[in-house]
Amino acid sequence: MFKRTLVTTALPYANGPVHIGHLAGVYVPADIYVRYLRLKGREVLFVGGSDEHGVPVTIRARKEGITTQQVVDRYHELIKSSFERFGISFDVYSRTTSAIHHQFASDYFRKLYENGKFIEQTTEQFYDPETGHFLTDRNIRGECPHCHAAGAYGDQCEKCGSTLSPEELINPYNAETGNALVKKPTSHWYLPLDQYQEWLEKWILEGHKEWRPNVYGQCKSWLDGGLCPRAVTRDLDWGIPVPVEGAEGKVLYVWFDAPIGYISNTKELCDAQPERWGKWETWWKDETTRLIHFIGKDNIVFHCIVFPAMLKADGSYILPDNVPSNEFLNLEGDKISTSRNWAVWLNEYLDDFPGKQDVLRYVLTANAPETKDNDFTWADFQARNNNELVAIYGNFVNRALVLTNKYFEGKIPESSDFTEYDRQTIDEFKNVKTQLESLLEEFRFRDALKEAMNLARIGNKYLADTEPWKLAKTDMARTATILNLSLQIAANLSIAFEPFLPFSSAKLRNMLGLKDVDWNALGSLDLLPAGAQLGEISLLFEKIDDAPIQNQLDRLARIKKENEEAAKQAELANWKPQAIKTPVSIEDFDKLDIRVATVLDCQPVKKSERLLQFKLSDGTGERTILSGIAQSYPDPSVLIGKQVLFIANFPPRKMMGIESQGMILSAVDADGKLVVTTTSRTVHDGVSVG
Ligand code: B3M
Ligand code: ZN
Repeated sequence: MFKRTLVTTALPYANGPVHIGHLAGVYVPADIYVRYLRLKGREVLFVGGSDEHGVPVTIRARKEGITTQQVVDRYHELIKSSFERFGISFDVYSRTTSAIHHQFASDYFRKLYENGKFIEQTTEQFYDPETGHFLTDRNIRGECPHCHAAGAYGDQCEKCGSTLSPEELINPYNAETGNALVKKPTSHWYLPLDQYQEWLEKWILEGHKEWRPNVYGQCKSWLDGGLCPRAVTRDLDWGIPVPVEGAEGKVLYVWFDAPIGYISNTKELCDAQPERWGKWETWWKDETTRLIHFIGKDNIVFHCIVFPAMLKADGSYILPDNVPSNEFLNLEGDKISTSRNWAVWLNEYLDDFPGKQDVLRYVLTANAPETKDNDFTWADFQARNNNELVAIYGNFVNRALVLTNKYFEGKIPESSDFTEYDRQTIDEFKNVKTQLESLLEEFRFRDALKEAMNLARIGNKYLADTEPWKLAKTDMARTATILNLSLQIAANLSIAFEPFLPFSSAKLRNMLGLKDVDWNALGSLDLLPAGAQLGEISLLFEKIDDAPIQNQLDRLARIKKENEEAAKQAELANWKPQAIKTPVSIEDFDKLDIRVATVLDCQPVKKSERLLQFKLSDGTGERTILSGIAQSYPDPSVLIGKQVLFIANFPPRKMMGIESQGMILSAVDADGKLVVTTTSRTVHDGVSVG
């Protein structure tokens, strides 16, 4: 029933380079799928582009001290060229600041507006009277209502992890200027999602039970919770102006315009090359087009609920048929984060590992977070390259080629009678095509890659078992058969791996003297005619040794340290002294007998995490005092010989079986550590203070 496939990938924010999390979650699987469809001879269009509106890009501009336009120009170019170098084979990669997109998104909004698809609502929003700006979530900070940390964000407290709304913050202020905020009424347009609830339930919950469980489950829980109207405009000065009179200072919400970018980018391509791509409407308005969105799990609600409601509101568009979405990829056990620089950036990878695009494509697919969050580690990257790509696939191909060069002058040898073992091996290839296809059609890329790798394993085992290098001494006809079959298997590998590892597949085809990839020939062991000449041969994959891996680990260790330092600095900067307690009279204070003593010994108290046991010389003799400051002094011996202040007239008290005779005075420093108050070593022990 479908005649063509339109594949879209989430538009990355142009506020930084793309990283391995984006690649594993969205771009690598989408590219595999598209390459596969093209190999099958299906009509397919692969759309990407940069998301250049929204608060993230404006925050980046402020951080880097450049204009927002400069930010999006810089990162759009960087992202686009990195994708190209990495072999993500977009048919179009454009941007949401393009004139075509601005016009298209504007028209889209106006049509819905004119057809009464929005409701207008006035609400009170936070406003900075000094700058004259309304502020949203991330730009608002204040005290956390839960843990009382200073500087919590309007959407989250980074200290205690609570999800917040700006309304909950105590004393909210403008994150940038520090100005106190007031509430001010502002009116916005809302898409009444509640009106689409029933229709969405039917379409998704009944109509798309085949969607991945994580996608279906998230949709269900949104729907079960009941949808409410969502604002599609914002008070910002970066974005597409709301094309309605009286809407000055308002722009389209980034999540309204960005998905429209899929359509406007298609239009840009079709308008430029109509003879190749036809009309954009065919891709977006014809029921015979199958629309697939590849996205990360944080984008599910926008692609499964909000955007379909927008499409439905217009009424002339098709809807996504599937929305394959991945979970998250972590890096060395930690969440990937652009702001904390905790990532492997694609552009840096391409510079650090030239010619090794396929290694990263392989590792990210073999370890893809398809059903649960996964972890990328450099040790795994190295191991998968060395033990799988090099030791299995590469080793097999290399042996077959080198032996053919050695015994048959680089010409494909003629095969004669097959043995039983040959037949068994050939049998293994019979169903390869159907197996790979059914996995790829179900978006199970990880399993599909495993299947392809399994073929390489079979080839590798076949050569190891038949040992043609030994037979060559006695039986050239048998050697010829073995090498012919091995080269036919290698030719199959170049097809099977083509969607996953396009660079190595092309290289392998060159070495085998194969011109085109014929997907339909997959499984045939008659791909290379006897007598044909091999091309020039070289290693398909190369070992990666420890040094470049260690470099990456060192870099991450450096970043971790910088982040810890920065977190400390931020805490110091946010530190505020506690409020002064209620006044006490001088008479009350005078009752305390505060004296100076020298620390003779100081040891941790066994089985206590908190207590240190001090032996003091107090001028009259020795005295033992326990103090709960062990956490602040991991090495208590540093206190020996120091003078401390203590209260001498507290009644003795037993803790952990030891009698404590007084209290040592300590204070909280800016790190939250308790420090004992020391004097210089010139005061006599037992002198009273105060
Ligand atoms: N730029 C959000 C993200 O990068 C957003 C995706 C837009 S897809 C239309 O997670
Ligand atoms: Zn908190």
